[in-house]
Amino acid sequence: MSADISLNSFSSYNQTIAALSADLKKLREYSERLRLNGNMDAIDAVLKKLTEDSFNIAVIGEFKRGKSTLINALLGNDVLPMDVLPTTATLNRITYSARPFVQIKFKDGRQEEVGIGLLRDYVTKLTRTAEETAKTVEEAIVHYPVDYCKNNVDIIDTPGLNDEVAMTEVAMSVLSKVDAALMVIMAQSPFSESERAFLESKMITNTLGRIMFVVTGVDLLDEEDVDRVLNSIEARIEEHVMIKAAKVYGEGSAELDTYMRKIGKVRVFGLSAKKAMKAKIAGDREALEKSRFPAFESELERFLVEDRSAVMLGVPVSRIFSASSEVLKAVAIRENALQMRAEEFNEKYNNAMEEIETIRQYRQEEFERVNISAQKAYDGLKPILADYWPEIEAAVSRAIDSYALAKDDLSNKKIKETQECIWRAVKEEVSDVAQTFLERIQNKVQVSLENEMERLEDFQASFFESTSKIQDLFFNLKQPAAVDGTVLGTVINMFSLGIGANAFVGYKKAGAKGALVGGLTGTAHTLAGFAGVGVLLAMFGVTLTAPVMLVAYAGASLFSALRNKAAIREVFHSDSALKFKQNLKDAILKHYAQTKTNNDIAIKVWEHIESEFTSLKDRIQIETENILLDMQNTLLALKNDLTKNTIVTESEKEGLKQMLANTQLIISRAERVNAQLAAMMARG
Ligand SMILES: Nc1nc2c(ncn2[C@@H]2O[C@H](COP(=O)(O)OP(=O)(O)OP(=O)(O)O)[C@@H](O)[C@H]2O)c(=O)[nH]1
Ligand SMILES: [Mg+2]
Repeated sequence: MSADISLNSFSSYNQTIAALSADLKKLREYSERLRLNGNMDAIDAVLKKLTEDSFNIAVIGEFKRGKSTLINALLGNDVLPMDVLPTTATLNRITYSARPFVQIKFKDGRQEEVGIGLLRDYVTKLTRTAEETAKTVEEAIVHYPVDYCKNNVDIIDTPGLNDEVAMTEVAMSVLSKVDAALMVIMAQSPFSESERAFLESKMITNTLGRIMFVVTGVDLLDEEDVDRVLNSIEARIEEHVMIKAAKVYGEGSAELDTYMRKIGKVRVFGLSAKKAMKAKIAGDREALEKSRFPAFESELERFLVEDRSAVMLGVPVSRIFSASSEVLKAVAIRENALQMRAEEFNEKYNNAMEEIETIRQYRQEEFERVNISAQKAYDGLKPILADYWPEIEAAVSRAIDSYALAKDDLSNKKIKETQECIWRAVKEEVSDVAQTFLERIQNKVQVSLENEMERLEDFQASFFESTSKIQDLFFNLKQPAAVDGTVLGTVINMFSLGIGANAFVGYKKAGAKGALVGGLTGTAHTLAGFAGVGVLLAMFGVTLTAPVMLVAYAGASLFSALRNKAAIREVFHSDSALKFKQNLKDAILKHYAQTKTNNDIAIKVWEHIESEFTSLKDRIQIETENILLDMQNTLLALKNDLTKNTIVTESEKEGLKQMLANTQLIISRAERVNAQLAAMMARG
């Protein structure tokens, strides 16, 4: 690994990942030799994550906005079907493979492999038969030899949507699974009603940081208009985002300030995908530059790599610190303890076992405090929760009252249609209110969780203090003479001579601080601000419910009850508009009253809080238990060796020395990556 990797391209990112993986494998080997099973498990979990690592970018937007063309331009080839007619009908994932082929996954679980040339017949609406086939397709995976996908980048094409509810659902479900999304808007016709609604009320504030806006088709504008149009689109997007954020965080609130700072500037790029694709195919550099595509492309890469690095590299780095620290501790204990007399060792052994039990006891008490924090987080939300149903009811009334009835809307012929329209308006208003409301709650839960992590830093510190106290029983830096000539002596000498001072710092840091939830402290906190605590914890194996869950639940619970339209049938024959509206309102509200008793939102919120806090506890339990059990095992093995009067052989000594030296190198490499991450985030 080169000393100065700048994390700005896919390849440097991949090199870094490869180097960290190799180091983790080395630490795993040492852990195995030292019988540190917990350490091995923890390393395995991270290695598994690293091999599964890939970038996923989804392209979303209304139909006929040039989504497929944009992807083809990225790929530099016309892989995906594009057309002036509505085209894409399925989710298409583009992934790297030297041999081009398409893997069709059907909804009924069947799979089929077809040639690229037949893609049209499975994923488009271009013919009747194709459309029928596409309906049975769950996802098409397009394997293609394109450079862009070589670095574990998958690009997902989505069907164009003009139905607003459906667009929201796809966008939300796709957004929760991808690393970034490109929302495509056409320069000629920006801001349809559904695009506006998406920005202003549907988009989840939490995921905005991962959306880039692409205004495509700038070639259709007059040259001199391009910048003016782009500026105005950018301003509109910012305005809509601001309106949405203010709704969730509260006008003028400190939270709103923090949010806007975190999101930074909205990323908007104007370009011509069509021209870019053609230029790439023709190999015409000048035309490509003119299409404005290269600027977008490099910004996309930088954005993906930085975002991903913040999350993906922080995990192995902090695992390297903590795993190395365990290795060093085990070596040090082993080396020193084997010099002791059996009685001395046994006395210390007993003390150590007692101390380990005390730590477990303390951890249990800490978990009680976590439970209290969860309860407090919930109690804090009670006053807000009390407003939920009144707000929903107000939304129902507002939607109905403001609905303008035309003259013959109440005629026998039209009344059914009128009801449908009003019902749609109610749904719209109610889902807006519910979403905003639950996002607000979701954010508050997140803040409580972050505060809890901060609070747990004390526990973390005392945990590592206690474990190093145990280690100190067997490892005394103040008596270098006694250990001279041993592996430990070598370490001490290196430290005192200033050789490997860097490694020592790493060791101290890793040893004293360690990292419970993959590094609750320090970096984790900076990272949380950068990547969002949810994403971050998920990467560390803390399974948080995705931010959209609660929001999606609101919709489901609110509308399921009203799928049955029997309730509003009774208002069919009303004579006056006023009476009609009142009847409709009563009927719908009656249904919401029913929903309210069946689906208590407060219970849902409590379950949500409880599962988030539980997953935090679970993580800490696993991490601390790994360390404690490893320590017990190390000491037990030593006890046996001492009883059997085993002595350290020269070759074992040599092996341990080698292990120490390599571990120190590993630590200093991890430190360099860590420093880069920190620098990158300071810029971010
Ligand atoms: N002039 C111009 N036309 C474009 C550009 N991008 C896309 N188009 C055209 O817009 C039409 C629709 O493009 P597609 O890429 O199929 O759009 P889509 O969003 O994937 O459409 P659906 O899959 O049906 O939702 C095609 O005729 C494209 O040639 C562009 O940058 N400039
Ligand atoms: Mg398409």
